[in-house]
Amino acid sequence: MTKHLSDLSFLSLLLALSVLALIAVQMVSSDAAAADAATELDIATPYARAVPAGTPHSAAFMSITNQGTADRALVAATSPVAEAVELHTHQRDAGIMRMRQVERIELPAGTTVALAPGGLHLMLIGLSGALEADTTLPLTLTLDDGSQLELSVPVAAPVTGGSSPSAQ
Ligand SMILES: [Cu+2]
Repeated sequence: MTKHLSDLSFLSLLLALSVLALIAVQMVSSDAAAADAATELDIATPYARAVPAGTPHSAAFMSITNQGTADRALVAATSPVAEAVELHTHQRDAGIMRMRQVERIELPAGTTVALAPGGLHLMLIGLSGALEADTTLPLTLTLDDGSQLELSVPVAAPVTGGSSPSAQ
């Protein structure tokens, strides 16, 4: 009887261990897949527009090259200094360019997508304070496969083409 019981508990222990092992394998493989997708993206010239304290919004720009063989899409972004980060584009509406939120920014395999003023951008909404030039902004990008990319985005003063600080 004692032996029978201990056999049973040994069996349940084995069972529990194999379940744990399965879970561990799944966690490792999803981590590996996530790392692959994120490292296929090359981010060039990222910057966020500097704004003084009290300005609720700003925007971040960059060029994203998908060096992989699978089409990807940017589906979300977050930053600890903004209440929300929305994916935006500009659209002509009755002759006026207006910003419009989009669900995703497509990143086809082998192409470079430019997020630039007047076009696609990441809208930083509800800033907790000023974005000072020559600092960096933590930004996390989420791809359609669930993988994430952590960026440190330089904050830069807007290029105005003139020397007047009011010409923004
Ligand atoms: Cu916008």
